Amino acid sequence: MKSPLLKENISTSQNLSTIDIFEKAARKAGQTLIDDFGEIENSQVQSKDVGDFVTTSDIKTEKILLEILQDSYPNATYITEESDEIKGDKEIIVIDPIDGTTNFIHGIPFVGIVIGRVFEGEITDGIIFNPILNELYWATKGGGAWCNDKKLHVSNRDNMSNCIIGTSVPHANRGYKNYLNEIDSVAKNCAGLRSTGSAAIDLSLVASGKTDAFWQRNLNLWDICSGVLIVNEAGGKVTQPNGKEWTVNSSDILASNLFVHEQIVEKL
Ligand code: 2AM
Ligand code: CA
Repeated sequence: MKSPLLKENISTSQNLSTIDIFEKAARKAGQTLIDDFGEIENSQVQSKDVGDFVTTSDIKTEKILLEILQDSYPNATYITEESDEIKGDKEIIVIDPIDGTTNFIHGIPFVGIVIGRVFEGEITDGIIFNPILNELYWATKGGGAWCNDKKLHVSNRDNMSNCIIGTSVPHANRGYKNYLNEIDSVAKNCAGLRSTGSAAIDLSLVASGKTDAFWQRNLNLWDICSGVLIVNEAGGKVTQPNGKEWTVNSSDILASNLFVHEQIVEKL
């Protein structure tokens, strides 16, 4: 089970750690996603608009998360994908009810409920919970990164040419100047590109040492806040793609195993 270390991070009178509370909320909301995912897999919604069905799923999930989290953090500020900001105190809870929405619509199980805590610009706690695969990625600042009860470490590959690198090919109106050049430049110098369709899951793969790096532009804080902490706590490095410091206001990201970071910055 989870590290007993976490029990030192007491945040409520019920002696639950922040991660315990995030996990409780994500598991409850995750049940709704499991049910809805099953329905999509069984094609029972194919005759309706699946997009609308999933939007309802997103909103339902966020409502459950907010109910549980606001019970423990009634005064916090909430930044979420589906609602307007709920203004509160300096403690910020960031929520993405389904990262990988398009995967969800297509019955691809690469999805994550993302919940992070930010205090004075620093991400202190974060989880990415994939209810379909029952994988809970989590980290607390200074406490390491974990998947369920397994400690995570980034890979130790130090030559970009041996690396598998995650990214997302921008679609529809998400393209930006130079994106094809970027992809070309990295692809020519690595062992392969991968794209899961969820920035949160892409970051969990870097933290697990399965891929060696990930970059993407034009993301929101709720897509990546937990993943940034989890990669850092697994021994990795996170900056903007140009190598400059990543802050909670950055929408572009490069996360890596540390060893190949500069090699990739040179190609972006
Ligand atoms: P989402 O699934 O919550 O929409 C896919 O490339 C990644 O980019 C996902 O993490 C996706 O989050 C995120 N993303 C952020 N903004 C997006 C947008 N406008 N369109 C598609 N994906 C977006
Ligand atoms: Ca998202």
